[in-house]
Amino acid sequence: MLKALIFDVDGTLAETEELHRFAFNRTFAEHGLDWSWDRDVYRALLDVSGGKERIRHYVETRGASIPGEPGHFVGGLHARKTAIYTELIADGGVELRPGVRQVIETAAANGVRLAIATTTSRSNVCALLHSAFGNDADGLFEAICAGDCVPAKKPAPDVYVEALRRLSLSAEDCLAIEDSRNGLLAAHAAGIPTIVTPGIYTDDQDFAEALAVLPDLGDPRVAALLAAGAEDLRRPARG
Ligand code: XBP
Ligand code: MG
Repeated sequence: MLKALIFDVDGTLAETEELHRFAFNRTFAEHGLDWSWDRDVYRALLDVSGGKERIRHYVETRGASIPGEPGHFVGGLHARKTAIYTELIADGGVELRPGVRQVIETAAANGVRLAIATTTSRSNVCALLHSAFGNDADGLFEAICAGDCVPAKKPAPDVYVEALRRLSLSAEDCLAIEDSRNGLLAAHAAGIPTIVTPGIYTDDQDFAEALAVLPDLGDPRVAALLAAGAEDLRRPARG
């Protein structure tokens, strides 16, 4: 019997990566850096989980010179980027993807518990949940496991293992909802059956390990299956 849904955030709850990309570029411009990530560059950089790690990877591969101690400089850039991003989200910068609100509300109404397992920073998650759910956000997700709270980011399983620990549930009693291969690998490594709803930056990725790959959570099968306890979702995807 399905006991909990564990949601990824970026690309799954909402198409947030364009806002992340805007916040990165605004930060670089504010610091007088001639770095500008277009969509093609950003698609490739998204293979690197974590905003700080992504900036560091870009610097290393580009051989860019940065002032001062690299860790401190990158940390400062990322803090500013996060401030810009959370402001954009608070200003209503993004909508939930199709079906997300209904699936969350159906799950909650049917006693299916809810958690978050994400690479992004905790402050970004809270900004998005408050923008989407208002004051109801606080009680909705029992556990919010963010990238800045675990040793290793996706595709490592850490955030999903932490979510299972916080829920005191075993992997087979849960379902993960993801948008990317990094996220699928993380959930799969934690033993959690995973539904993938590919997003604008991940629609060309390999999801062989997924239980099901759906265009989005607005697919009529999902809401009906969750209400009936989602047992059918465990059966291997047909066709
Ligand atoms: C996607 C990520 C994050 C975001 C940027 O996270 O890899 O790094 O791109 O957020 P998710 P930060 O697991 O929710 O798909 O700059 O806070 O890392
Ligand atoms: Mg994601």
